[in-house]
Amino acid sequence: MGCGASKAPPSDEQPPPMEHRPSKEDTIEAVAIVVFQLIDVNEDGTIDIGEARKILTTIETEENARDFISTYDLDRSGMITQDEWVTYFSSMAESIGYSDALRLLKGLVQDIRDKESSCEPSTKA
Ligand SMILES: [Ca+2]
Repeated sequence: MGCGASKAPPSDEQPPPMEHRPSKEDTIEAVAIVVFQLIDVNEDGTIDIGEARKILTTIETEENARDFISTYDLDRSGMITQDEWVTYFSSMAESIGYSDALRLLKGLVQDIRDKESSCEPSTKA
């Protein structure tokens, strides 16, 4: 129960079958969307405080989560929309450069908890 919509974990040995993995050729927008969808576990198009706390290992407290949300929450709605997320990273890419923005996104991927492993039987050898 609750595992039906599980996504492939961001693991190197098991590339996600459905999702496009970030690569050099991708636009920052495309990579940002992939990462957004990894964090938006209930797929309602927004990242909220609960999801940030649940998904990102670096976020341990409610306060951390609020800080995280407010970084990207351009309209102060209390949650991050995909639009805000993409806008943030594309302006980030313009100001600090594509590879630094990409590194930020990849850092987030590293921080995403491997939740699915507790949901599915391990298929790792
Ligand atoms: Ca959500």
